[in-house]
Amino acid sequence: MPGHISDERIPNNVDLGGDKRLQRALERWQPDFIDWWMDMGPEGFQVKDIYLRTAISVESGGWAHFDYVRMPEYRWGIFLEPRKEDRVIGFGDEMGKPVWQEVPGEYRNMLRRIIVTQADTEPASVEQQRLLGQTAPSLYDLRNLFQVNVEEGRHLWAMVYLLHSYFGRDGREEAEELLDRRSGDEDHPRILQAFNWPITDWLHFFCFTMFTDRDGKFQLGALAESAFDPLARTTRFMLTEEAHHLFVGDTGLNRVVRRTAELMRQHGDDGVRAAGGIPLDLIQRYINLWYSLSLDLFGGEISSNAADFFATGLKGRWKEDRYEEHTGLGQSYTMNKVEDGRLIEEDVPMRNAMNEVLRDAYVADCMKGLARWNKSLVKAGLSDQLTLPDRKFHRQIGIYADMHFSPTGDLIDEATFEKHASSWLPTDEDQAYVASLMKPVYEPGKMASWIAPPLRGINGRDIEFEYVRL
Ligand code: BYC
Ligand code: FE
Ligand code: FE
Repeated sequence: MPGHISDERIPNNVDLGGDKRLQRALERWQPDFIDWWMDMGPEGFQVKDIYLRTAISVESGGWAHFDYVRMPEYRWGIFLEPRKEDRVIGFGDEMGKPVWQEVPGEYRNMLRRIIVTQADTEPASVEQQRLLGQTAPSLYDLRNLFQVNVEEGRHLWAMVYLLHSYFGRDGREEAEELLDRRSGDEDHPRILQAFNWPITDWLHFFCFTMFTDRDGKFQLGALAESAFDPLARTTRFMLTEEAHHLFVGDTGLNRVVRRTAELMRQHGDDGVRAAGGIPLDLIQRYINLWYSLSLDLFGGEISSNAADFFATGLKGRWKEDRYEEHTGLGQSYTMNKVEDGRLIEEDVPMRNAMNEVLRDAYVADCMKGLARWNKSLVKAGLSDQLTLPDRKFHRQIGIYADMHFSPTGDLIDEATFEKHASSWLPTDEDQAYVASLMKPVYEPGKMASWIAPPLRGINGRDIEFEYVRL
């Protein structure tokens, strides 16, 4: 039955039992994963029953089963979308040829690097979020946090399967190292910068799942186009899980905004803090931070790596089918660059601009979230609006790093940036204030003072449902 997931020690739909060597290698990695999960996974809730969804099939609709599970007993497994027999490469120099079921020798290093980079973010995010359970604003949110965490763990499994099956000994070594690096560790950090920031409060968490998980959506979407078919098939299924992570961030922020708007109406702008809410300007600074950190995850604006990934068929664009032309040759992308202290426009060969093309799709998607939150403000009768900063603001990677821009995209000097930094990015005082609000609310159906209840519960359950049995 296509899509059926076997009930072995490692649940899978890739006939793992038919490849004993691979199965044994993964079964050796499994206890190391569990050790890592016990050390670095959610602190304090490992023996609690959590109302979680578990993948039981990869068919669209009906793939998820909901029940109480203890996290260390979650059925982490390997689930790929079923293979399409006649799938061909959809872009780049080898367009139209059959997709690869094995890794071509000449692309092995590039592909391994992409997979390792993707893989590294998954456990990193679990490490970043490990203390949040202690301050959840409701049982509903606590459950959502753990759902995200176990699924990021599964995403690690998805990538480790590829490393073990297609990259031999190097792949097995990389899989070990994925459990050795630690988010924020000075000597042994995670690969990408945004994954080394601790997520110390729930406003950071909602911004992270809104903006940083959304990088995941677009990177996975680009890999879902890959000529390496097992990578395309595994990322396609990961995307179905990713939707919930984005939902948590988007609706989480919307609920914070709705609560703030309610308090602004009742107590005026200056009364929000006294009423235990989060002022809108503070929310804006958190948005500015996580949006800019997440923009960096797309890599440099002008990138020969990106050009190679596209030319070779390793990594496509978001929904490559949307484009009429799939080689990216003979086209250019107009980029804003800085020359002699001025912003100028310059045409860049399209293939070298592929990181920016993917970033464009991401920016448009983020704007939809902003529009939803702003609608909540309008509905509350307020004229205030949240915005996304310009993409040049506060960048550490790419052509705008080492320069300073205002949130509206003006090129400014360092002194001007420093003068305004405390109104543009979260200050220590902001974070201390948010931290002071982080008191756990564990009574079913109750919400912390700074967040509105969700519109509905999970899987048709009430908001009052006991999502976590404490
Ligand atoms: N931090 O040509 P460039 C997710 C390095 S999130 C540090 O500009 P390229 C998730 C780069 O390695 C999705 N270093 O970049 C979310 C290169 O180094 P070398 C994760 C960076 O290679 C939430 C140099 O700078 N998936 O799933 O085109 C929760 C110049 O490189 C950064 C992926 O990222 C950075 N931000 O693009 C859980 C997909 N950016 O060669 C999960 C796989 C660049 O000079 N990764 N560098 O030593 C890729 O496709 C690419 O590696 C990147 C970078 C798009 C990240
Ligand atoms: Fe993930
Ligand atoms: Fe995610």
